[in-house]
Amino acid sequence: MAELTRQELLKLVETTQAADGNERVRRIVGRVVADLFEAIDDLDITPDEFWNGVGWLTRLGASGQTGLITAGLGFDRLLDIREDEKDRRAGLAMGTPRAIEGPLYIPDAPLATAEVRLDDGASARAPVLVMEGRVLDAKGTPLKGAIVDIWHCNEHGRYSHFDPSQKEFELRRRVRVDGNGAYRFRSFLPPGYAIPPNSPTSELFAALGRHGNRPAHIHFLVSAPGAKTLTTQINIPGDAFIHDDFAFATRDSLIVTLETVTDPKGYESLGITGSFTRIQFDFRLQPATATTDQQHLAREARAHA
Ligand code: MBD
Ligand code: FE
Repeated sequence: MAELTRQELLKLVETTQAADGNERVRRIVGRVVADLFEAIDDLDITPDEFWNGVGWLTRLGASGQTGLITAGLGFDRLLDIREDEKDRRAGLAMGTPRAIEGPLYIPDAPLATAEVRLDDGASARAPVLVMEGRVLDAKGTPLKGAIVDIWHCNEHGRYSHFDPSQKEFELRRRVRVDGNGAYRFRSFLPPGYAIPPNSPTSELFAALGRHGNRPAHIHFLVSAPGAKTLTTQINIPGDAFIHDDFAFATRDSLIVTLETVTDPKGYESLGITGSFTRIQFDFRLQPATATTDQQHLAREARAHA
């Protein structure tokens, strides 16, 4: 029998089947394998290089960092660029821009109405921050029943659930807007984030000569009846990495303005007694058009820090 050529091998990989399988999965896997075969030839990847890569993938999966690597290699932002393009083509490019979810969201955080403290009322965490605004539709009308789901890191750049030193849902809350579509919350200005050292992700980034820092940011998942669910972030100005995010997620219109408020009047219910930093920010949501627009598919929770 003649020697198997790489083209014949690829054909076998793509076509060998005993059952129908899933047509879409077959198509995607066939294409990705073909592209990797080509990369191995073009770059003359050696067996040692190949098996080193496979070993790294094994450790990556075991570490729970797959969602960090996708962000750091630009895939998360690519998916947002593609959604933005779809919106523009559909004439729906309006409202607050989306920004990547990242791998650290946990659903079902405690829910309050009108206002909430993310810092649990625990010992003064500083700098004290109040963020407030409304959830609006594209015409600027308040969206009744909107829920703002908020999460950010602690003073060490770590997120609860993935960091065993923090309480369940620490720095994670949901707030339902009041009758005027308004929300507000108290927390503190978080620092940036850095990928865990001595991990598969940091190992690859060292080899690439890249850093693993994200500028200071706060995440939001905003939903309302009749509106398209929005996943976004705000960036806190003044961070050295603001235009050098390892996850490429910064968008200029999501860089907020910080105000210093010296009079706590009107903010007593949030436990504020002195001066604080305020961010005013309205979320503007697109109308829901597709049936999937109002759902949010929770990712598998992962175990990394
Ligand atoms: C984060 O905090 C984050 O937001 C992303 C996208 C990736 C890693 C850590
Ligand atoms: Fe984050």
